[in-house]
Amino acid sequence: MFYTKICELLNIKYPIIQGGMAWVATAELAAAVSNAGGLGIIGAGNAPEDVVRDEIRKAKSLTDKPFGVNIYFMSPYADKIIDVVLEEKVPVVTTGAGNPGKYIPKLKQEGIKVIPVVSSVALAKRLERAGADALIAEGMECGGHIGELTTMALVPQVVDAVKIPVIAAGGIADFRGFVAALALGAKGVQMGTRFVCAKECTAHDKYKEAIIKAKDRSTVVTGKTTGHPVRVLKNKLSVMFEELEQKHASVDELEELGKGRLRLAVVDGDIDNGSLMAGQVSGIVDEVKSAKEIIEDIIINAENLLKNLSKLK
Ligand code: TUI
Repeated sequence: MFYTKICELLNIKYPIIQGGMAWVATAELAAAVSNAGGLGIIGAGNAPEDVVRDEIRKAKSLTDKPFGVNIYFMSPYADKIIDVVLEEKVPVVTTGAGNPGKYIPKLKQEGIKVIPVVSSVALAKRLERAGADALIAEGMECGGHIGELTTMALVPQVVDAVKIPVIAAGGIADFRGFVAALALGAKGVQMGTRFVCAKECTAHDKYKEAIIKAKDRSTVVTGKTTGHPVRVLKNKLSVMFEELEQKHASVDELEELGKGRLRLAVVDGDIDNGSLMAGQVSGIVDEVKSAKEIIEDIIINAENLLKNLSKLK
């Protein structure tokens, strides 16, 4: 029922893609999502190329299904990671925090599908012209770095502006968001926060618990004054950030405060002083489930929802 152009393009069973979250999206999570019929993604983040190569090889040992690597263009290693994905013949690359245009021909030549994240129609059109195979339209409900538009406003505008398939991201964590995304014209969804709370996700249990405890208004956006707004769960660090921003601290000072904070939360489980990147849907993520359960719950409930939609009162 949900076999879309995205399933065809990526050779996957369900059009559900896992966000390529730095530190969180390791080989274990990526392989579990791919084994469950979605597309798992290894998040390269700021990791050096050798670390990413090891993760790719680990994922290959854990699944025979397609998976991808997310390249974060603010990383100093981004160029080297492009070389690694080419060498390792990773089937799919998603990109974030920058324009992948100049790398697209090289990747496509090796048969690698390129799916950039966009948060505007202008960039979507530019990347379609540059040869992107599909796009992830990411609304500002998502965790981590955010754009300006909401998923509800962005997705249909991107869908109307391009011919390639669009994947919706931001604010999606269950079957209702999945069906809504398809109604907006998306051919698939990407979920980050929901997969942080997957059993196979190697993030610290305290990080997962913080998301499970979170409510509708638990996230805040810090870093607006630096030009790099980031959505996180409110904690001691986010308050320190807000206080510094109110005092008109310099970008350097704010960047210094942010250094190493994501690792501190994800790896060390320091939920007070770490950066707890998470989306607004944290309030509906209420338990840890396996990747297979997360995906199957969405597909089964979405099928039932669509069957019953005509009986709406
Ligand atoms: O990349 C994200 N979200 C992220 S990356 C991240 S990693 C990190 N952050 C802080 C410290 C350590 C690690 C956390 N969250 N989302 C994808 C995304 N990309 N959203 C928007 C964009 C984007 C922005 C500008 C894509 C392209 C772009 O191009 C500008 C241009 O035209 O060059």
